Amino acid sequence: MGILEEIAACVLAGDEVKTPMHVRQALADRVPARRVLDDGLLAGMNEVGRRFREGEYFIPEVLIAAEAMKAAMTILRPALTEQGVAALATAAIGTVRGDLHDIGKNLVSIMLEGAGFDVVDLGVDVTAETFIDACRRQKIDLVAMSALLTTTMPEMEIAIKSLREALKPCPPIIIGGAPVTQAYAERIGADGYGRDAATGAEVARKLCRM
Ligand code: B1M
Repeated sequence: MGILEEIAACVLAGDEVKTPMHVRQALADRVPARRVLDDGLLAGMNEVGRRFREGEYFIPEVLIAAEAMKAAMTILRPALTEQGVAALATAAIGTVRGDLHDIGKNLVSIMLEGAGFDVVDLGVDVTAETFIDACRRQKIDLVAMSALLTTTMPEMEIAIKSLREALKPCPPIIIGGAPVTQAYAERIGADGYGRDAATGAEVARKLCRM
């Protein structure tokens, strides 16, 4: 197995020790940082996403894989910066106003990072103004909203409307959460919908043409 396949396999196994170790080795062997990211870490995370979507992996496996990825990123990030590779895109994510559920939102956040996004996590109970402020403070390429309550779903519509009014151009907006459907996303004018975290990250990549 080559070093990049080894890295992908270590992410898949959630190995927090060996993943950064192999990344260090790959960099010492002069493998370009971008290839270590794309063909090693992201390849592993993509497979984690596929297994999660197909019910082969559950939340704990995803969280463990994310820890391995994070540990490796501390080694890889300086090399990426040095070699002029910026994050592919930046996403701002939050659970909408009135809603305190964050487990699904955190999983989406992990999958977005795994898909090459820098993630600005705005937390829970996020107002339309907070989403707008985040987009004004820095370059945000994608806004991601989560809602778990039928009573907070309308907050997504409010936030989308406000974002579109305040920001021209407005970054693409993706929504998700247990009560949310594709039809609802279309009805309230979202650009994308993710039925689960892995699909959400895939849709996000498409929206950002990554
Ligand atoms: Co709450 N809760 N809860 N709760 N809670 C639900 C959602 C509920 C369905 C339970 C029930 O009654 N059967 C119900 C909602 C009913 C409804 O609206 N129709 C409910 C209720 C009523 C409430 C309270 C109102 C209860 C009360 O106080 N009377 C209250 C509300 C508080 C508030 O938010 N203001 C409340 C509170 C809580 C806790 C704080 C106790 C806790 C949250 C802890 C936390 O998040 N830190 C909690 C929990 C844990 C749940 C359940 C049991 C589990 C939710 C969860 O984390 N699932 C839930 C019942 C259930 O779902 N079985 C329930 C796991 C998570 C991985 O899934 O978040 O769906 P999920 O995310 C998925 C996808 O939806 C998708 O990807 C994720 C991974 O695949 N996804 C996205 C999510 N966001 C996405 C965004 C995307 C794309 C995909 O793009 C941006």
